[in-house]
Amino acid sequence: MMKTLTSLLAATALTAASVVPALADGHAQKWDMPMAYSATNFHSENGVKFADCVRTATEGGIDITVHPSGSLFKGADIKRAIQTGQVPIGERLLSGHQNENAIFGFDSVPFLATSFEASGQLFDATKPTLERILEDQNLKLIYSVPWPPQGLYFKKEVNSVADMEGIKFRSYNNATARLAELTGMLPVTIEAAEISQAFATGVAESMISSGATGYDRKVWESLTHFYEVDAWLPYNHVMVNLDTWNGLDDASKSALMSCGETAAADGLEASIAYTNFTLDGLREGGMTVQKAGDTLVADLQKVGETMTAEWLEAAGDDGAAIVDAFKGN
Ligand code: PCA
Repeated sequence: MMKTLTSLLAATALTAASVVPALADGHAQKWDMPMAYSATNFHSENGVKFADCVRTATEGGIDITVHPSGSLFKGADIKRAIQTGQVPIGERLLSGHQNENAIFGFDSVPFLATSFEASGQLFDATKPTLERILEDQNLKLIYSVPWPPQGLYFKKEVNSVADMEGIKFRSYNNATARLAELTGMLPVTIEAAEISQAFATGVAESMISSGATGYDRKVWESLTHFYEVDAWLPYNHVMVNLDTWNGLDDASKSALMSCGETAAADGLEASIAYTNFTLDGLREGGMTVQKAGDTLVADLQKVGETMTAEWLEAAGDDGAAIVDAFKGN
């Protein structure tokens, strides 16, 4: 009771002290922020912390409410919702939109960047180009956070690509669907929020993802094996509608950007920490978690070469410049 009263008083004091209008028109704004992954996932928890940071930094001028688990918009619809102003802000895995621009798939080229460090360098090399493409689509990039390295989930032992023939494979972006095709599997696109059910009903029986997503969705209830492949580390990006952004005063813009900087750093740290924590969680759930065997790795590397060539072809001069800048590191 005492604690509630104290925080109530503190909250009132904070509101009363808010004399600086956070926005050009002087009105506080309530922003809904759709996110696609479960509330307990580190991206979602980080999004809530980001919202708190922005609320404090704008003295309540921008009040963001996070909607996790695809509850407001499904992952696939979030980018369009922000672009068209249905929501002012949201988080999306941009590699799901590679058909709009190959650059969006910079983070899903197999074996190009396979560690947190390398993927950070690849992101830095891509960021200016990415920001330009997003601005052309009426989007302002606020912060980006990588998922842990991607590995393969199955419900049987798999030692080679030949063992993958005919398996129903859950995909989450263009690269994962292409990987399925090139390995003789059958791709089916399923949102992370829906995978527990997809595996339970047999709609899918395999996927490539992080230990984090398998852990979040308790996939040990249906699957048995996780092979560490470290194929790539895809990014989630928090973006604001550019018209909304342009209507903000400078103080609000810098509050969003500095909270974004904090969120990028905190999110990266959480992703790193979540990697082993969730692999242990899969083991505790009863799954066999191990590095992919030599034959499987060699087979996947061949698939990776094909996909890298395809991506470079699609991404043209921008893609080549990004890879050169990244490799120059
Ligand atoms: N989890 C997300 C994207 C990458 C990841 O690790 C998913 O499986 O949908």
